[in-house]
Amino acid sequence: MSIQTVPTRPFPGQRPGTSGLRKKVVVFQQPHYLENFVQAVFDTLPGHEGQTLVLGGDGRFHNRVAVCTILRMAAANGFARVLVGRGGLLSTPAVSAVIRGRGAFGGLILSASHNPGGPEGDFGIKYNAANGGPAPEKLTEAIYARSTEIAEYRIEDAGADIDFDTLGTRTLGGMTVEVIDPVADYAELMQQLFDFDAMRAWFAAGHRMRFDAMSAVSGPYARAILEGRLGAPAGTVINGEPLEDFGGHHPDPNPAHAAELMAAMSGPGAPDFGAASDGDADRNMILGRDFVVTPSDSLAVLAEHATQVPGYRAGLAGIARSMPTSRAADKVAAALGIPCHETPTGWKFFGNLLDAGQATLCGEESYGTGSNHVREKDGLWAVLFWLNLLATTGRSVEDLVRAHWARFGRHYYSRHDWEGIPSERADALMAELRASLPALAGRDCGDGLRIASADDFAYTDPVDGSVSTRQGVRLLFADGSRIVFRLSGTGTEGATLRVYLERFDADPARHDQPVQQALGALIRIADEVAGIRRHSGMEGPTVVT
Ligand code: VG1
Ligand code: CO
Repeated sequence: MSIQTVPTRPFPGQRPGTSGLRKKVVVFQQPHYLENFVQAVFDTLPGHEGQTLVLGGDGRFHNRVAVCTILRMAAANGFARVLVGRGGLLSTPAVSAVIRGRGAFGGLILSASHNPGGPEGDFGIKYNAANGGPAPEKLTEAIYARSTEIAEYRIEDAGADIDFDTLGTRTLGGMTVEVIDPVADYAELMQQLFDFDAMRAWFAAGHRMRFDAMSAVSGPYARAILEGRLGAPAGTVINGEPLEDFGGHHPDPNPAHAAELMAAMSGPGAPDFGAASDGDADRNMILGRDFVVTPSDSLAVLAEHATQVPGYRAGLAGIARSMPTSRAADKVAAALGIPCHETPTGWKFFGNLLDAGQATLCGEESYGTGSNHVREKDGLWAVLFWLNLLATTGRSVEDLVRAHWARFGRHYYSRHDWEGIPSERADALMAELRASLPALAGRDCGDGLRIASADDFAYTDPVDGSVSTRQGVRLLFADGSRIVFRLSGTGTEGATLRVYLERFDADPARHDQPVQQALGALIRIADEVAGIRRHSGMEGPTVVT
């Protein structure tokens, strides 16, 4: 075996978005495309020689090819050891847990998360640092800069027959490849955080749950923990086999894309608890019988009851939420006397707060919840947290949420996604909206809604002082309602406009309105102010969650 140095030329557009580099599979299949990006990552990481790298992905189409390539490149770039999940599989939170638990230098995660997979679908890659968390913006920008000037990459001339399907240790050039059980480290960590005895008793008492793994990577984790360690009946986990194309579905756990689970959770015979997670198992959706929990409410309820759970018995240092996430968690933080931080969208912004001990729980409206146990959002963790609460309080999902609303008020919340807008049109919409900001404050929009202030969200990281600008246009209304507009940074086709709508109602007598109705005036105002239909040429949003 020998190390080859391969000449190459830069590809345009290798700038990581909200969460890593995501492109169509056919883009990643171009010769040198993945290699260029991986070499740009390694070139940007001084001191990686002799260190340990963690590697795994969500099992989507192209995962195995990419694992082979990266193993050969890691060997040629001087890593001493790669820990790779068996079959090339590791969920995003599991990578984070393995990096932290085994003191690795960093990790590469192969996933386009909630984006569809298969030959026609998307692929993605992301670098996580030694704290287990996504590379901060400074690092992703450096990787991008390196990708624009790359002239060669190094790869071990090893052929494609590297065995990563059987546990154990082998060598590749001068490097050790250790194939690890993708579930073991993660399951141990969960057992340390949660009251497994109480959860076992909950199942033993006949309570029922359904977990939809959406044919993605959470299947093996959910089966091992729910059906294995917790004794839930076989069949509790559905779609538990990871498929390269996720069965042709969007592995995106929300009421629109998890239709099978939604149907199963409705009616008198439905299970007590329903949950789902996404492609790489870092998102979660929480359902009761005939009852949907919004992710923003979920974060708030977990925070409210955190001390019921062994891992959080000592209380929370703080909460952090992304800016578009509803302010339900802020109310809980205020009641607990702890800070609630507001960050830009994307988990990479929580890393510093978690490392500095300023936040214990974090959440995003996009079905992401997590804590300081890893540095990623964690789908199954959130599900186990809810299960722990159901088991120790003896209450139902709906009961916990309604009690929360009664105490803190209800934050009606919805996100409207306008997908597939031609990029120039979406850019024009945002430019016009930004230009109109100075004139918006004070505007009376009817229905009792007056814009108190309007701005483009900017964030100064309290730990390292780094500044991130243009993170979403906000309309803040005098009654506390909000509309937020931003363009997605994870899509691979055209642009997706996300419109986030929030309205607070303190009165329990009004906590039973249909959500879209409660937000009706805000939906009207969003279109009036931003000209969404005019710019997009579309009649309505493509996905409403
Ligand atoms: C979306 C979500 C964001 C999340 C990101 C990655 O980003 O809005 O909250 O952190 O996906 O999640 P965007 O830029 O498309 O709005 V995952 O589970 O796809 O890695
Ligand atoms: Co994900």
